[in-house]
Amino acid sequence: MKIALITGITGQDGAYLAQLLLKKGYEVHGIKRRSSLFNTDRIDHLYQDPHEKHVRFKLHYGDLTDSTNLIRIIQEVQPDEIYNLGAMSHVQVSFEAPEYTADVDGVGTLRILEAVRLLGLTKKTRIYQASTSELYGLVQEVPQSEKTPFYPRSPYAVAKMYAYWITVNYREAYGMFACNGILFNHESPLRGETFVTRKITRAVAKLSMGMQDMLYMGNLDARRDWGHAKDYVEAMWRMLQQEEPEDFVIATGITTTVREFIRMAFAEVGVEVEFQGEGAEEKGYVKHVAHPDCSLTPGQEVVAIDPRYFRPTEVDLLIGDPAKSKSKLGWSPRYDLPALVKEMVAADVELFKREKLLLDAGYKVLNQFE
Ligand code: NDP
Ligand code: GDR
Repeated sequence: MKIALITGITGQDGAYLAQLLLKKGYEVHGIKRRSSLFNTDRIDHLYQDPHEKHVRFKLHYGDLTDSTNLIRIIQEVQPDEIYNLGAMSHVQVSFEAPEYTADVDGVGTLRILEAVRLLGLTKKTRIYQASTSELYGLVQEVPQSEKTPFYPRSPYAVAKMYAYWITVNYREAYGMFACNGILFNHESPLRGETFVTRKITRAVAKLSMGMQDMLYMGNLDARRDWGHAKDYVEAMWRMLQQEEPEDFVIATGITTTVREFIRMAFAEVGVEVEFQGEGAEEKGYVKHVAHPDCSLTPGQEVVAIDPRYFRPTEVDLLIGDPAKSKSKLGWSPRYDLPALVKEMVAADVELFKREKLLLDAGYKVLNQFE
């Protein structure tokens, strides 16, 4: 039985990857951070009582800023594969916490590589590093491939650039099986609530049920190559099954603006939205409502710009070239953007239906400490 260790197992990708590896028969270990509230929502369905026999899913407390802890866990687990998904992954937040971001996302990767080297596991343990399309930053060429030069535009991207190169360096210096997956944006119903797609699908669900008044947004012109996280974790696994370690771009090859994503999400609840005005004055209005039970009315303003959400330096256009992953990994996405948007909106509508039911029945109060 193969053994995998996942950092960032409580995140979106960690949850999908853990599920995939368990299905493939792996023993899966994950590193989770100590938190004052439960932070395992996304993986609770995978939990196995440690008192049972043959437990294949185990969690360890740890942190990417803590070398000795990482060394101890890796020594204990003796993994065949490490997936380093742990990161401070929010680009805008990285401008607020640049030093912490560098420590976790940059040096954290070095700590994993160094632990494997110090423990004499360089021949046994294969490493996947969660690299990112944010490395491309300021547009140099499109579509972006494994050969496109990097120009990072945020403390997050700069930290991930260190992680990218230190992974390449350990591969070349010590013959380690270490790969960078340069993944373009990927989303799902498990996506963190403050990333743009999930922020939109949550807001669309709540607006349509009368639980929110307005969706405040930043740059609507940004273009992203959005895929589904379920497809992307499959690509991570395939990278580590290759004969030789290499870096791969994982993307759909299609780019869409944030504005268009908003339109598509509203269309899922039968609402047509049109945009008027420019820059910070741009607004989104309801043009047409198809369902009588929707709380929105034609003419209603539903999207407004809040400059708070603009970034000091922006990445305007991402569009990936997945040719290499298609030919070498045999990978291509099963979800397209309309299917992704449909799944995300449907999941959030379900979520807020339940929340509304509890609120209306008096079982949930907004501030339990009042
Ligand atoms: P999430 O933000 O959903 O998950 C991040 C995970 O990292 C969480 O489990 C989080 O723990 C953990 N983490 C944060 N800080 C630390 C730390 N100091 N020590 C240990 N663990 C930590 O990200 P995604 O699942 O979306 O992304 C996974 C990885 O892929 C990240 O490295 C991200 O940067 C990268 N990536 C993501 C893309 C995307 O579109 N999703 C695209 C390209 C790259 P907790 O739950 O406690 O916060
Ligand atoms: P990104 O994702 O920065 O690409 O990083 P995010 O969803 O945060 O932003 C995408 C684009 O939307 C614009 N935008 C807004 N973004 C947020 N979060 N909130 C808003 O209100 C808003 N309005 C407009 C942004 O400016 C940006 O252009 C994600 C993360 O998962 C990284 O960890 C990962 O490496 C990259 O994707 C690939």
